[in-house]
Amino acid sequence: RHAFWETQPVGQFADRGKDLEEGPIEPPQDVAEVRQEPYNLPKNFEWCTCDLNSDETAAEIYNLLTTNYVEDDENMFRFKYSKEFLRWALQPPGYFTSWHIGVRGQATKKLVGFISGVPAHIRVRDKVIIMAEINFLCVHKKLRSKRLAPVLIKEVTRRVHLENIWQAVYTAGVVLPTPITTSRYWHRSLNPKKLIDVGFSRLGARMTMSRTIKLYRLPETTVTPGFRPMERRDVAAVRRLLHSYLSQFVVAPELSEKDVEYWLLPIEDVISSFVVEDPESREITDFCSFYTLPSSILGNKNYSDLKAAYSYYNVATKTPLLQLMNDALIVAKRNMYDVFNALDIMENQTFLKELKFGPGDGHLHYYLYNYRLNAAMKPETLGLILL
Ligand code: YNC
Ligand code: MG
Repeated sequence: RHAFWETQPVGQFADRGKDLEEGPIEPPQDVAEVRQEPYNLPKNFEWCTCDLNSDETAAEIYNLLTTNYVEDDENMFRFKYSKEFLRWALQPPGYFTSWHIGVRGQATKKLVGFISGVPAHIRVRDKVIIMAEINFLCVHKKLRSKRLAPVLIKEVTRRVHLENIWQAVYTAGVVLPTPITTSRYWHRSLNPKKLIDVGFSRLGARMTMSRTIKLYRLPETTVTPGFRPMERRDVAAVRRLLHSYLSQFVVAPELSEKDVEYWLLPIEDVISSFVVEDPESREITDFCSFYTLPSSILGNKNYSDLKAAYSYYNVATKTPLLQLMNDALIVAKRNMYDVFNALDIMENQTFLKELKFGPGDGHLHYYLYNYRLNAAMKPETLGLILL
């Protein structure tokens, strides 16, 4: 059934229910023994390493993804990661340019395929493992179903191995052998009229447009005293909050101060982060964040883009999580986002319904490469967001 995935060191469907030991499926090799040559591509294609510092290359990746990356099941929307977002996602501390891999037409040099990885410290139960986070796998629409994807995956694996890294984590909308957990996106309308006009959502039964608008109305200003954008001086406090919060989850990132600075300091239209600074003690007691990922609206006369916020990491110690997330909704609304999305992982299930999120269709499956877990996790035991 899975000609490629059955050959890979991943949890196999056939092994489900067997009580196999948790941990690496294959032992690490000697780096000197890793294949030195790139895998063979079909005739007329060639590998390239993509330098995102080049505006031209960043634009090529942006264009490939904007026209060929992930769509919803009904092909109404397609992710439209911005160039600045791609740089943020792909150049964290310690990144490897060699893991930003393109496929070009030999004659035209046109970029027709891409896959990427970035290094990350991921904790699985009590073990911290350096992994590759694999993302942005994309093959041009005209080259689909030609088994190019397995070649891209094998090539990124080879280049990860060359850095002496032997595990990876990735998410996909499709079911592969074998998810460690399956989560669902929930959506909170901020601009219900537009969402209904473009077919993102539908008017509920016995609902009028004006009642719907009223239902999703939000205050102009945040309610929590001391709620403000995160600044560089907050990095140490945010790292402490995150570290202690994420320790409760089975799988979560281990973030250094450098990582927190990189992944959480605000970048306009990329990542938005807020802290609550206690007005009396000046202590940072809570933290919330979301990233900006618009989608192209395919074939609508009136609108071309959907502006979406995606819940990232949130930690509430003093402010109730529900109130903190409501403040996040308020700032997203004020900044003209159309919708606020969140997965049902971490503690998100405690606020989704109450804050008027509705379940989406389609699932997001989480996977580990070369690491076995002996049972699937519940989404609320997962503490990791991939972009
Ligand atoms: C997918 N999303 O099952 P079998 S997510 C992994 N992730 O293999 P072909 C996928 N595998 O079943 P196409 C996959 N989608 O025969 C398909 N596959 O064993 C498997 N879409 O290859 C599939 N981006 O080239 C099958 O298929 C084989 O031409 C078929 O290409 C697939 O980034 C794709 O959704 C996804 O651009 C490139 O459809 C194409 O259809 C496309 O004939 C739109 O491939 C965009 C899209 C995927 C987003 C993502 C995470 C990717 C993870 C890859 C796995 C990483 C493993 C770890 C590596 C490092 C290891 C270390 C250490
Ligand atoms: Mg193909």
